[in-house]
Amino acid sequence: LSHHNISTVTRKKNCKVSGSHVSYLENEVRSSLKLQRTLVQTLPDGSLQATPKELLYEFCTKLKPSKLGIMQVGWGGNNGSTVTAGIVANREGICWETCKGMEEPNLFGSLSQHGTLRLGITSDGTDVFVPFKSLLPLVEPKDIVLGGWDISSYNLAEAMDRAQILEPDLKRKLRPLLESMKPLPGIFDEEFIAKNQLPRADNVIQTKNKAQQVEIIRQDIRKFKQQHMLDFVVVIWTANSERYSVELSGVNDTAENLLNAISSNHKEVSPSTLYAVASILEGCPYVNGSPQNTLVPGCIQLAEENQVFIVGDDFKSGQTKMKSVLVDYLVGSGMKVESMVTYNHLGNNDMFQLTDGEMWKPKSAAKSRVIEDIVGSNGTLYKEDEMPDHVVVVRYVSSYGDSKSDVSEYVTRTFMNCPYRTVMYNNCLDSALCAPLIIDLAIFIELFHRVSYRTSDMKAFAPMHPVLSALSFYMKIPRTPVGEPHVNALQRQRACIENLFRALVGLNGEDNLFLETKFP
Ligand code: NAI
Ligand code: DG6
Repeated sequence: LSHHNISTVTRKKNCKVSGSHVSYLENEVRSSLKLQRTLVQTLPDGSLQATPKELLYEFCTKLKPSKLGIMQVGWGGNNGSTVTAGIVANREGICWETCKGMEEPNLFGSLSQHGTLRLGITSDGTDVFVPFKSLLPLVEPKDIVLGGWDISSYNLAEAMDRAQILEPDLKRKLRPLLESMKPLPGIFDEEFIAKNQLPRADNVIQTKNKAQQVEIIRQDIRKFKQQHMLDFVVVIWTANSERYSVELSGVNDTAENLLNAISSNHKEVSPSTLYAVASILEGCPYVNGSPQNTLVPGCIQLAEENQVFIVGDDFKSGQTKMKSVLVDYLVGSGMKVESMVTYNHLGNNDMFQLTDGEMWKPKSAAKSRVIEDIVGSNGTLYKEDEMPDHVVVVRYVSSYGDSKSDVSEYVTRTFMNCPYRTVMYNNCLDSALCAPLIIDLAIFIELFHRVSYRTSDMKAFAPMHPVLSALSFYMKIPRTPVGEPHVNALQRQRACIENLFRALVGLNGEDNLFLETKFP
């Protein structure tokens, strides 16, 4: 494929920015940048006034990646075992035979490994794109140490078999490498998981005392760190969706109340919140990959007080991702989406448990909210509080296993109210969509942990806000610090990561203007 001076993708390992506002020291890169934000005020006559404000930011990014460990809660599940198989197959260069021939391992679907961003332009007008990891050093996936917990005792080789995802020849080659990986016993509370999961719960922490459970998880994290001589551990919830815990004042509304509620074994403290609290107290970032309200206000406050990153909620992997692209295109082009009727069906264990009891509510809410910011951004099409008819249907079909089919119909009004109907069908293995997100989350969190900043008002450098909204790209209901709006539109979310990378090496945000040729 020839790019005819339109773009070149270079895989050069390192690339450095030059200029007086960037300096590469032995261990860190320092940059300073004037960032502009536009403050909007409503004037007494009702008109809007927009005032650009400039703020000087200085960034300092440590260059040496940490020795990184990922501990997955639900390590023996479909996602957990697929992440593990993928990392080990890539690390060992394991190829496998299929009916079509030999396949090689890769990490497609991962922004940190296969995403590129536009660096700039050459003097002859060629756009130059580089991988994210050539701007700033990132942990290599082959160097990540994996561990975690599961309420099921299957080792990772057995778990990979149970998931029915990978090809037989690949599984055969991976088996000896995965057999010795055994999940630690998990926190099990029948109150929060569907009854149909009981038969698999044969690897559970024996005490029902929540304070002791937290202590055991904290010890597990410490041992894992010591055993593998890790500098940094990210804990990622990829266990089954729980029911919502009830948010009660005096129980989970503040950090202090939450810790007291754990000590008094309060029934509304969920297992996932216990893992999150343990991680935070150990200084380990916590990602909530499911839709439940693990990150109750008290847990967020605890993360803020301890300056530990949290990311939530619910991985955005398939149909939801597509919605946050398609609706953005339609509404962004001035068309009015009237209805979205979306179905998906699959037959994996998580879907099985979603069919049982209360578990479906959080997932349904997460899958339904994903276009609010896009619709809300266009008051010429939608009245305040008006939303498209949005129906989300999900069904369990056992024979589909992890293969997820997703069918959606969008009805949009375009010019002179003419209907514009879009019907879409996608099929992919659920875990193949999700595994690269889990790897990226850990790798980017490790990078952001190395970043500090200072504005002109600040004396000392400080870390980023603990509620790590920069990774909203990966989540269905992104958590943001107070005062920051939620962004669901996928390209805006990606631009946030891209422009943050650019800022850290002193490059302005990408504006796609090409002013130099438009106004020569
Ligand atoms: P899975 O059912 O195959 O695996 C979950 C694992 O968690 C199971 O092995 C189970 O034994 C374990 N588990 C349950 N409760 C636990 C606890 N309290 N402590 C330790 N282990 C526990 O599910 P799968 O497909 O791997 O999905 C994992 C999670 O990721 C689900 O909550 C799902 O909703 C979420 N998710 C998945 C997406 C995808 O595309 N695969 C996208 C968005 C979210
Ligand atoms: C039920 O939909 C099963 C889940 O694991 C989903 O596959 C997951 O939440 C992904 O959802 P989506 O909407 O991004 O495809």
